[in-house]
Amino acid sequence: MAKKQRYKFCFGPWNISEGADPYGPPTRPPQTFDWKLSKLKKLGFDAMMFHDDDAVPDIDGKSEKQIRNEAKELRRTLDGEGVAAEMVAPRLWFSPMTIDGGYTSNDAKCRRYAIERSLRCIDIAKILGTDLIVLWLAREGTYLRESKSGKRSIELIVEALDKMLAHDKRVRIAIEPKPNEPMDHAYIPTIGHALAVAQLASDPKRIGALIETAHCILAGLDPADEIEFAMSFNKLWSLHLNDQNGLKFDQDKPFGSTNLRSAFNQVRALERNRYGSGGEHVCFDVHPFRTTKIEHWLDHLVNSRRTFLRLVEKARSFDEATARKLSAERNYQALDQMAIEHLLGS
Ligand code: XUL
Ligand code: MN
Repeated sequence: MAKKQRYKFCFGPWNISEGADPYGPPTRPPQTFDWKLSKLKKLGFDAMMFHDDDAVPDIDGKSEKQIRNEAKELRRTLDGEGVAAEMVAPRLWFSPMTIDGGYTSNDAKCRRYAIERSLRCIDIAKILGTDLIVLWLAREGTYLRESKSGKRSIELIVEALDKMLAHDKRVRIAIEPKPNEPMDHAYIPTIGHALAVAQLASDPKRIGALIETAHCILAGLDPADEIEFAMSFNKLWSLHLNDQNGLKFDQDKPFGSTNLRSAFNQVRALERNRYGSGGEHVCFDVHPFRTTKIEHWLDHLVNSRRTFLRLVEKARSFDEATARKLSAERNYQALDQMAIEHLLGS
């Protein structure tokens, strides 16, 4: 029998969030980074994911040397806790320089800023001991169709990717597609777009993808199919599991919270394609509900991990032989009920 995968788990400091939304202030006081880090292992997690300014706060006001020194200090802290850095992502959506986008801004000065910041992000990742950069291209898109050229924007994204690939010969870039929010329409809305853009870059082998459940649902797609699509190309280098109730704002609910059967199918897709066998992590990009009290602040992470592991058991005990037989007989009614009964348990 094939060796069973032992999954490695991960979250980011932003996943222990304070509850602010566009309509109201935080509902919990901020916690320190050290507190978040100290909880990670105890909760059964192995690694932390970072935005560049999670790793080096106020990065824009710091010199390259300062950035490197602070990254080295963080590396010592992480080593001390036995926690790995899974990835680093440039936050290209917060600064006044990224109001109109990062790489696709209509202002050349702003585009240069976005690229420079991405290169610093690569430097940080190297110091933290990871070769993985995640690009959520938050503002690379349009609010109105007339403001940018789609073709030019793709050229600009490819130029930026090439500069990043040239900056460090070992770096790998995982594009995290999302179809909308904050933009009306994003230029890289799906995994298919991400992998197509990779083909235009100077070294397509070093560009892959990160799939987030909620982002697939927002694109009207099935997350399990997106997972299998990326894995068909060996391009699923990271994963943000969470949940999403329909076409609304990005909800980042606990994994399995809305659609347990879809969560099961995502886990089954990961299991049968041996996700993690190349060292990839299962990350939960989940947020506490705004109503969450301080004493329950970490439960969304604990629960997402627990649900994932319980669904791994469900995937491993699913009667695949009968499923194949029912499929061959085209008895999908029975297959449907079999999946439901399996999830309901005895
Ligand atoms: C945004 C999102 C980000 C990325 C990291 O929707 O998912 O948190 O995962 O930049
Ligand atoms: Mn995400």
